[in-house]
Formats: sequence, structure tokens, C-alpha cells
Amino acid sequence: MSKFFTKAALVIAIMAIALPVALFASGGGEKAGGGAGAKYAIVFKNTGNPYGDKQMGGFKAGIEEQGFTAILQAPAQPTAEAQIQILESLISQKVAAICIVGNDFDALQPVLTKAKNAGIKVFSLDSSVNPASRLTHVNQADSEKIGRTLVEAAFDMAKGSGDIAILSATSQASNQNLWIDYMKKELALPKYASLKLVKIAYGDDLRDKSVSEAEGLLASFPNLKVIIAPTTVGIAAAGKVITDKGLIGKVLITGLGLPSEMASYIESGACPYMFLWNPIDVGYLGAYVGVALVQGKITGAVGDKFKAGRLGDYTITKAPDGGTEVLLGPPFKFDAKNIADWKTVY
Ligand code: RAM
Repeated sequence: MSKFFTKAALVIAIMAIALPVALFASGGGEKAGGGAGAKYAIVFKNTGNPYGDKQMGGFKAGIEEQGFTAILQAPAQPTAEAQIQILESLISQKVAAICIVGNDFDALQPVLTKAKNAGIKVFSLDSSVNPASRLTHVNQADSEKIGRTLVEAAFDMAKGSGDIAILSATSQASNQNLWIDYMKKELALPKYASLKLVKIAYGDDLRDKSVSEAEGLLASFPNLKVIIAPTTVGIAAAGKVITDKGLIGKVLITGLGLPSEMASYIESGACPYMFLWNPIDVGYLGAYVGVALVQGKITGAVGDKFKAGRLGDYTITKAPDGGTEVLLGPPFKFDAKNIADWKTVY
């Protein structure tokens, strides 16, 4: 987001433009349908992210095997403004459901409210939007566990003391921000008194920016021991920088990475271990949540149950933000012992 606008100003500006349109649409607009030709859309954060491609691929497979049409979209830049344009167009196309991977927790609320008023079932996946903007959220794994586990990994790799840094996605990404909040809570425990978080850098899930932010961390903090990157783009960028600079073993990396992109860094020792879930399954689960919402099998309320194709049975639970969510399952740890088995899977 532009440095010249505060988040509050952005929300007000968007509401000023979108609210009258939303009221007009709800006053007589045709409702989106869920019949045989129904279209289900997923909007990822930005293009050029292999993780996002796999997640959208899983969504497409899940929608098509239920007999519907999937629309996969992502803006070039990971901003709320760019997603708003795509969302406006999906509302005009009268899609049955929108699965949003939010670039901002609050800023999409006016346009998502407009979608809801047009009869579209709106839910988030991977990176949540606020509870008022969604019926439920498809969460890849327990957010608290992800944050706390990554700090435990950094503690282990730093042998209990020294400087650590976080290389995140955008400063507005709600999934990364929630994980970072839990990292800070974990770091506040007495056990971590000798571990110092020196900086949180933002590579915006753009490869070049993530590389330059990783280089910046190494230049500014020569005693850095561990970089935690809770983003697949960031951790791969950190792996490349550590390798190119000959720092394998001196600065260790951990976080959330795609096995296909991280295998060489795990095999070289640059990344002793990292975590992730199956992004294809996250998207596939989202496809089943979307169809269940449109067909009225669930409303997104706590206790709602549904079957997600080959993944089996799921129940909607309460989310930490006060809304509801569906949890895919526990994250998986990748290390030198198992990476060869996974690098061709995702
Ligand atoms: C990046 C994206 C995505 C996140 C993964 C771990 O690819 O930010 O939203 O879930 O990392």
C-alpha cells in the first residue's frame, strides 16, 4: 500500500466510492445463482507465486469434480486496491461464491459487503478478511501453533541466544500478521530472554523485493543467527541469498516453504528444517466450503458439518478473531530426512 495513505484513510476512501454502489446493487440487483452453470471464484494475493498457483489449482479441481466452473484470479501486485478491481468484476459476472485470499483484513469490507448484498457467498482462505466480511475462513493450520512453532525452531537453531529476524510478506497480510503476533507472544516467555528479534522485514511476496530485504537484514545485522520467513516466497529468497553469499551454517533459515522450492536449501543445510501444509488441499477444501455454502448445506456457523470430497468430514469452529473457520489440519515438518519424498509433490 502507498506510504502516503494511512489505512484509515484508505478504508474511508473505498467506502465513499463503494457504499453508494453497494446500496444501489442491493436495491434491485439480480441474485447470484447456484445452478448447474454456477461459477466459483478464488482471488489470490498476487500472481507469480507458485504457492498461490497450487492453492488455486486445488480449488479448481474441487470445483470441477463437483460439476461447476472455477474462475482463478490474482492481481499483479499484492494490494487491497488491486483485489477490489477484480472483486468488482466478479460481482458483475454474478458468480455464486467468492473465495478471497485477503491482501488486507479490513479494507475489502465494502466490496465484499456489496458482493454479499448481490447474493454471492463470500468466504476467505489462507489470509483471512475480518469476520464481518466473510461467512467463514478456510485456515491451513492452527495459527497459534504455527507462530509458536517457528519461534521454537529459531531458538533451537540459534542454540538459545542471539539475534533473529523475520522476513514476512506484505505488512498488511493477515495470515502472516497473525502468525507474527503469536511469534511475539512466544518470544515474550522467559525461555527466550536471550533471543533478540532485531527486525521484521517485508518482501511483499515479490521475489526480487524479498531477496533485497534478505540482503538488507544481513548487511544491517552482521551477527544475525536465524531468519524466520513465514512465507514461501520469503523463505526461498532467504535461501538463495544465504547460499549466494556463502553463509550456509552461519545464518540459518526456517519458516514456511514449498518443498519443491526449498529442497536444495534443506539438503545443503541452509535451512535445517521448515514447515508447511499441502497448498493443493487448502484450495480443494475451499472448493467444498464454497459449494456447501451456495447449496445451503452450511451457513458458516460454529458446528456446521460437511464432507470435503477425498479429504473427508469437517466441522466449522470458532476462530481466534471472533469469526468462524475450518482447519485443514496440522502443519508438516520437512527436513533432510524426508525432503526427497516431498519435493516432487508440491
Ligand atoms: C506465501 C503466501 C501465502 C502463505 C504461504 C505460507 O506463499 O503469503 O499466503 O500461506 O506463503
